[in-house]
Amino acid sequence: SGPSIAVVGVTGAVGQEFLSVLHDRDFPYRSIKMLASKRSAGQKLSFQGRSYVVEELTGGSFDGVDIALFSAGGSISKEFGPIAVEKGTIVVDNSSAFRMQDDVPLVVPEVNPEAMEGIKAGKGKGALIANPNCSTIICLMAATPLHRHSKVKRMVVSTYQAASGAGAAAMRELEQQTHEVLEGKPVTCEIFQRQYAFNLFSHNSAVLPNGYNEEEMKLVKETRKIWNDKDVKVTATCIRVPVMRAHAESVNLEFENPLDEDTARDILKKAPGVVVIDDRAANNFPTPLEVSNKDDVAVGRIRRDVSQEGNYGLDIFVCGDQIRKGAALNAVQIAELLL
Ligand code: 11C
Repeated sequence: SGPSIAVVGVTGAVGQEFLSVLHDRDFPYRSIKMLASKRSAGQKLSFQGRSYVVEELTGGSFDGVDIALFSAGGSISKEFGPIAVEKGTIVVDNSSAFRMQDDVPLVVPEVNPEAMEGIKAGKGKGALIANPNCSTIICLMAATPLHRHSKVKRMVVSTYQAASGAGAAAMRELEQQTHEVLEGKPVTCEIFQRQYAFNLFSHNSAVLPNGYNEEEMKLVKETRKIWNDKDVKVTATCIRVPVMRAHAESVNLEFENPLDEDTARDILKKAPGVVVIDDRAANNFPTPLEVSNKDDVAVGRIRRDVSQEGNYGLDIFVCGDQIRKGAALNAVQIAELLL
């Protein structure tokens, strides 16, 4: 029993993670379709003791499908998302294609599950739900409980983003380049057009006329939509670092109402999906490696911002698995809200 589901982009890094999250959370389903591009169609994969053949994604793929998890890039979402919705499928889309559309909820289940009320009320009807960008999800998992307590006026985010955000090929490139550097060979640059191993660089998304790159503006715009607060001031600098699959973010928060660091620590300890690692004596704080393959987002370096008077500013450091909470887990949690 349960819905019939489809995974679109099943052979990609997030697609594979969809399967492991569905398995780990014992997600109920009566059938599951494995969908991908023509290139990957015909591949065999096994899931929960059964073998499946990856099917080519076509307009007909969504007949009888209740929930589809999409992670195959924005253009596939734009082409096939509306076709699926037309067939009565609820699409949980991991791309940026529909995130800023007014009629599409942009959801982090721990943060704004209420944004899905309209979709739940329209039982049986197709709809789109957008999964936010990974950097936004990871940041807001930590910032929202503090925002609820003291209302964030301004947030300054600096990211240290892993290879996985650019897909499985970027992860392979980081590994290959690391070997090449250590072996004294010239590095092969296919995904990023520059050396990635033993280096870091400004996020690879397009730079916009205002000088911000797309990733940075996603943090700005998505935060406003998820918090339903068009006035919150957000600025960001996004950097790609040679880490495999978990993003780290330094977040400076300015509040409307006071919030001292001990209260903040208590709030974060109680926040669902958040774990606090904040041991000053041992200099032990969150690391990307520690949160890799984990569900929870880790927060530490919780401290009063000394540049502000009183308790109106805090600095925190957040790490979260990009493929899991930043993508597949968040999408499956959205699907769980539909059950
Ligand atoms: C990264 N956040 O880490 C990006 C990748 O809008 O879903 C995902 C882009 C998006 O590079």
